[in-house]
Amino acid sequence: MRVDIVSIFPEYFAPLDLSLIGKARANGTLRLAVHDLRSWTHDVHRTVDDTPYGGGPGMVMRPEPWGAALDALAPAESAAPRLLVPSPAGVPFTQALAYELAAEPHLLFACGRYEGIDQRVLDHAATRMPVTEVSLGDYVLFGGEVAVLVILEAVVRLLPGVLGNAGSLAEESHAHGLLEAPMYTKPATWRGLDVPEVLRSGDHGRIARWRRDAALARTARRRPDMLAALDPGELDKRDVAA
Ligand code: 6GU
Repeated sequence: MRVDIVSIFPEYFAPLDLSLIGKARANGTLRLAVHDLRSWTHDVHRTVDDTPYGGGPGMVMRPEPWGAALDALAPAESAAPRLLVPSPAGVPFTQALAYELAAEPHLLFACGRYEGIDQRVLDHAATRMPVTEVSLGDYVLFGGEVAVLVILEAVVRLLPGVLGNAGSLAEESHAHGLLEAPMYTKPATWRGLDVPEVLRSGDHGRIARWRRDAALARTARRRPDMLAALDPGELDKRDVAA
């Protein structure tokens, strides 16, 4: 997968050299480049923002540098990338969207700061490529940089060969519309707290049942919205009434 990121703070992306994302870059699974939006400015102050039309607080990112950046990174003559614009006004980022993005050959992230990017940049881009404004949740960040780190982490771990044990993908929270059951490792007793006996029983049927019940109970308590949205086909008759 190819990924381009445009930001006025390229230094934010230093962690992408680390850990499993760094490894995916080193072995060619991920071809990632970070670009400084200011390299597409032409004035001495390298201006990227201005006051909003219609008034109001804050600043809006001017369209010219963004237009030049997108022209350079998504030229009309090559296959169009999917443009992702982090914004608290976007569609929710979910595991389902992470799977969708993991199947794309080329993602282009446009990180806005301040009150966002002039809307015409996105409207113009949409005539050439798919554009998705995406939000991490119902709160406001300074800008899109941290959101891109989050989105990339969720997407890159889904790329073939990145996770050593692909079974982790099948088991994890959100894989079946439920939160994951709690996990334990050695020692069996720690500070007077025992690992649940069933997990040490070796009885795989009982263990699977215990984990399923624990996942249902945890989801009911913490995420009743997820339980309500569960496809009834995902429930079986041995699931305890939550
Ligand atoms: Cl993706 N960007 C910004 N700036 N704020 C957010 C967000 C994204 N998601 C939640 N809040």
